[in-house]
Amino acid sequence: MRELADVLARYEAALAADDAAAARTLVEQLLADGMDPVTVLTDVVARTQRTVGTRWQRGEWSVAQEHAATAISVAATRAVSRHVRMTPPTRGPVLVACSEREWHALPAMIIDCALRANGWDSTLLGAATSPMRLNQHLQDLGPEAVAVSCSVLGALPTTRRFIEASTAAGVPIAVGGPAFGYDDVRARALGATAWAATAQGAVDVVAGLPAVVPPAPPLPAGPAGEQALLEVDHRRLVDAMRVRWSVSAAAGPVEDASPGDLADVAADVLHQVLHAVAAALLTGDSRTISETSWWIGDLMRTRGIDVATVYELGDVVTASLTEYPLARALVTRHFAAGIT
Ligand code: B12
Repeated sequence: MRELADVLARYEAALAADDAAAARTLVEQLLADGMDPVTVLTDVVARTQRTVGTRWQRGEWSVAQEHAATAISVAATRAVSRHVRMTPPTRGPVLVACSEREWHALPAMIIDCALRANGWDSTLLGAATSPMRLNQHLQDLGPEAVAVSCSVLGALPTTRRFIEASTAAGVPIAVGGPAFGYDDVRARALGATAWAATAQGAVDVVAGLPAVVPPAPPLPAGPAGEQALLEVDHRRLVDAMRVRWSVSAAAGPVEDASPGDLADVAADVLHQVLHAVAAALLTGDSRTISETSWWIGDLMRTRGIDVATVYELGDVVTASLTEYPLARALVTRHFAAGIT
């Protein structure tokens, strides 16, 4: 079997050259050589995708390059999926999905493959699945477990709706993905049955889930109520902050921007910062705010913009949240801490 460093270099070269056939052939060769499918997914495909994300974040790769690379990784993951589906399942049915507002489909595809490779009869519902569709599958399929992947903080509220739907039917639910951070704090706060950091972790926790679970307990009323109001007011708050923050104000209207332009990036920042506040209210984990201010700092610094604009953004957010005392206090306490 080839050394991993060599494999990674060849896979990255295929992505950089937009050569889907080379990436797929390499993955098929690794599987034919006997490499574990979960290792191919985590150590080659997922690992390279995160590098792609860092290049986009730092403005080194355009949005078009990122999209092309992702399309190749999706094709490579499909090749792994075809390979693992050649062996009949030996365990019960499971559902894998992303909740509404979550468009990062690839991590869920990877989890689906990893579970299928370990014998589960996995069904992938894909990105941005509505709770109604999940409910329908819960009833039609009677799964032993649900696995939900969540990459963006803005999809944590809809993931909570998945947790409510699944546990109301008695079905255990495992969650994971970057929006859950580095431990199980957010997962537990939202009422999930289990959390894991990796695809191999997903395989391990799904195997250990209880057969039946009670409905997830209600969330603390005060913060959850404020989060619900923030959601309704999201668009107005973003519009107000866009005028007040010097970076978005100078970048011009987002409607005229192309993907990756500063106006586009600044608009993303404003959405993400409010999502981070909403996620902190919902989960009680204020790290969502400091992690997001770190991310914004990196976006600004690598685009040559003074980091002082990130501190300024903290003030703009605080000033915009006058009607939201809990959210405002969280920003005052935790936003600046993430800026480096
Ligand atoms: C490709 C990509 C996209 C594509 C997705 C296409 C697709 N078909 O999937 C598109 C273009 C749609 C997209 C959109 C956006 N994206 Co994007 N995207 C990425 C990118 C580059 C790769 C994602 C990926 O495939 N990662 C590889 C996966 C496999 O790794 P992983 O997520 O860590 O998954 C592992 C574990 O977390 C775990 N796991 C995952 N799910 C589960 C589930 C369970 C149950 C368990 C147990 C474990 C588990 O196992 C996996 C394998 O080991 C990331 C960069 C990154 N760092 O990941 C950004 C990234 C996630 N995106 C980001 C952003 C900002 C966005 C947008 C807001 C930007 C925009 N305006 O377009 C939108 C938001 C869309 C939405 N609402 O969902 C940011 C998020 C930053 C933040 N602070 O939250 C990132 C981190 C990029 C960055 N560095 O800034 N994106």
